[in-house]
Amino acid sequence: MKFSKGSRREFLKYAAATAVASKAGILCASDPPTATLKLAAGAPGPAVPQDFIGLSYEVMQLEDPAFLSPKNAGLVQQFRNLSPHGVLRLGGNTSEFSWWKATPDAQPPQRTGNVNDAGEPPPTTMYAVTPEAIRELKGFLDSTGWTCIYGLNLGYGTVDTDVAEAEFVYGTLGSRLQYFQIGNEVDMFGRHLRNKAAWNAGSYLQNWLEIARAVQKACPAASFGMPDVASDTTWLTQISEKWEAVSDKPRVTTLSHHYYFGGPPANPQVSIENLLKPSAKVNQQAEIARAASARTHTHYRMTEGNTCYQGGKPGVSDVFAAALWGAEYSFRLMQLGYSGVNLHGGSGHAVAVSVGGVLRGEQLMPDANAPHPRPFYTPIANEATLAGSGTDGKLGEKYVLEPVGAGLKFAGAFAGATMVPVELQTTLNVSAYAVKRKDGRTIVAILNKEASQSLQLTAPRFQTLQTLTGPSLDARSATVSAVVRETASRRFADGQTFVLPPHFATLIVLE
Ligand code: BDP
Repeated sequence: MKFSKGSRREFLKYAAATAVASKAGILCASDPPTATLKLAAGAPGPAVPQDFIGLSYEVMQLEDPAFLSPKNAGLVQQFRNLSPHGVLRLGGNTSEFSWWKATPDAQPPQRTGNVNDAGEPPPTTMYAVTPEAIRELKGFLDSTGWTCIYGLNLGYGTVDTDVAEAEFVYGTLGSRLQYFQIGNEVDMFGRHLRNKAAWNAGSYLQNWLEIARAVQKACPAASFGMPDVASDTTWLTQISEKWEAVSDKPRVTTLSHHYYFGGPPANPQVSIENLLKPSAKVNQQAEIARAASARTHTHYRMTEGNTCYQGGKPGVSDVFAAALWGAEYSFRLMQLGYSGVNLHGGSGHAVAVSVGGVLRGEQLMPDANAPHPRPFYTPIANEATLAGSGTDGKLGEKYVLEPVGAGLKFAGAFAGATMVPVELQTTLNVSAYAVKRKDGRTIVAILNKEASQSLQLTAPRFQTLQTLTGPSLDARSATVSAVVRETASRRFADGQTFVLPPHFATLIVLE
């Protein structure tokens, strides 16, 4: 086997490490397994939209108009760093508990209801969204170059309240508004917001249409996404089957659903090892969404998801494994034809309220005041919460890209290109995805999700563009290297065989 200079150094490092490991009885083979990476024959796959990458935040973030604001320079910077044209989806459980405060003297609505312990906000939760917050949001989107999916209230929303809010949002955000959604995780409404016996995909559709038609009338060029289910994707099928018979159809461009790998945080199945295994559920959801979208002539998007629901799990959601998961999951969705991905995050306060008031992952920490991101799964965290001040009532000015965000950023390199088939056969937990860019060049992402196993890979001649690295799967850090500029003078690696280190991802451009 031949190794290029850099990879030989890697290999020697590897050999030394395995020698130590074998003495300790961990490994018996001294050579890493081998595999070959090839571009495969076959038709190209889906085109990846330019704005594929996205984040999902609670609507409750609008409670503080200074948060999603151009003045919040640290957050603006991290959004831009994550993606030059991403999509911010505003939704989450808190979207059913907002009220539109059109004027400073408007009074909040009265609400009653039983407090439930199902992990949702109690009915007494209420917060105002004001015109000022929407104007700040517009400035934020302009400064970041992002667009927005705006979540209107279905839980307590009425035609009057939603139309009033939608008109202002539509008029203010202009082309920064990608579409409206009305209601978050409507397949769960039977547990807390609607009469369980009478709530199903059919009654939801009637409820939704009543509001959406009125919003469409008030905002003629607006688009919509729906049904934004938590997990029951058969709702997409049911709605798509009913869709043709619907009269006076609002302009629906996207069918959406959510995906959390697992939960709650105390569930022992939510582990690094399981997180990084290939997931059959991802394929099943895609199959259903694709068929429903074909029937309704819409796109399909994963509008809210992450590693572990109820705010994430320490040691799983906030470590380098989550970076590899975030990248892998995004590449998977690209390959499966999704129009985009929105990983959930934001401030600890809003996410805690969304799940009933506390981040349950904190109960798993020996010391809940020890530094940690709040919520654990957030792609972008605030410095004050990371410094261990416990609550984020007072946010700092600086924001940090967390591991799962680094994975998302890494996958963003595929935006605007077209998926092409690639082949890499190995028994190790290594995967590869490829795209053809508009300039004709092919880029391949290779992800080694093994904790300690390297792979000796033979590939067509390439240059390395970028890497995603972290000290170990359970380390609290991830680094996306700066993109290496391709130049004609830079030589393609002449050794075609190299060692792919463990827990490591790389992006290469083929000659
Ligand atoms: C989803 C909700 C969101 C929560 C998230 C979670 O839409 O508001 O923050 O779960 O449980 O179901 O972390």
